[in-house]
Amino acid sequence: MQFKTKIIPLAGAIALALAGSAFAQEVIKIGHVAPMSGGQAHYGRDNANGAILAVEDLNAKGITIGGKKVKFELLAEDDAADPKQGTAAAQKLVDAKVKGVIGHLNSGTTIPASKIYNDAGIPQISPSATNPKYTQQGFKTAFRVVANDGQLGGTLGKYAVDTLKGKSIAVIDDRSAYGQGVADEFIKGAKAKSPSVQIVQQYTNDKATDFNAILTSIKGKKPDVVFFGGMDNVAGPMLRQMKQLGINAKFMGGDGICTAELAKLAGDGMSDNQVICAEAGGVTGAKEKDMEQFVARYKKRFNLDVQIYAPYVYDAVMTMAAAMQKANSAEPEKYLPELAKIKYEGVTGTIAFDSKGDIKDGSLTLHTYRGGKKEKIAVVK
Ligand code: ABU
Repeated sequence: MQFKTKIIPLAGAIALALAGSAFAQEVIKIGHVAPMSGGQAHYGRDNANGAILAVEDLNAKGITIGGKKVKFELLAEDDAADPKQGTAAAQKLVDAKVKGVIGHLNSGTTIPASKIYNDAGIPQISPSATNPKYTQQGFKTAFRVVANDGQLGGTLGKYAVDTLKGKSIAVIDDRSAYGQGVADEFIKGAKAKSPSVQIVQQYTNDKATDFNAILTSIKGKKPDVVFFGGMDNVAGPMLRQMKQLGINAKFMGGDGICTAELAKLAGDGMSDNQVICAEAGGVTGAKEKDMEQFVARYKKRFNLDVQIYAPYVYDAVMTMAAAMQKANSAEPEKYLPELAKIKYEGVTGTIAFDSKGDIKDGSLTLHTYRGGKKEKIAVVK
């Protein structure tokens, strides 16, 4: 028997769960949280679609746990990338008795929400939050399937001085937990490789659209590289305004800017090979085919291109379900030990966690953009 996945409001989900019991089938509710509104809604849609695809696949397989056929159901919440809305969404999911949570998307929402899930004993896998603090709090319930800002920022910092030969670098961040963290790590990486590198810093916010003042100040320093710690909805207009001001520097950023959407948001403000960004994961060899198949299947199902995190969300749901199957239980206290020691072969690579909940052997993929399309440069460890 096949079941269609739908994103449904909590009250509806509870009603449906009760209806499900009439068919002697256990409903396993999985929470998903991401910004579904505001300037980062396209990331949220991408993440939610990854979760929908995973739940559809699980339900199509017809999984049995604890001797009962189960149906996975997704409870999707919108946190608008806002820390307060993030904790409210987390409490709502705990009250709805979800068995696990995939999310949140942003570090700034994932970190405060993680305390709520930990207090409730509910496993949480973030598919995209990269600030190291998330897994440094000692919470046994916190996991992530991507590399962290230490790896991202450090690698990009070295790349800026080693490969791009940057000598004068401007660093802008949006003051979010992610933007600030990845920018700090970038500076550390660049200075470790070249202590004489000149760095100037400027700040913005995650909703800003006018960068005239900070870019004019930066222009006076004649930077050869501009690094931005933040997301594509800010990076796109920033690139346009850099072009208007005649700043011909390379533009770098972490996974937050490394989306398909960035090319559209930047328009002709982005030239070929100008942008270098790093995705917080990556596959090589035979695994590349699995990823290509996932991207094609996603396109067919949603008529959209993968932005960035959808495959990681897909794997996060599958990893959680695999731990439940190993434990033969969807009860958090029973499957959590299995999740902590899992080894799951996903489309994004092998998923296994270290003692803090970070992915083991995480890789990065450096990308650039040519002809308005994101292109892979290299996968690095
Ligand atoms: N990792 C980039 C975007 C999500 C975040 O960490 O805030």
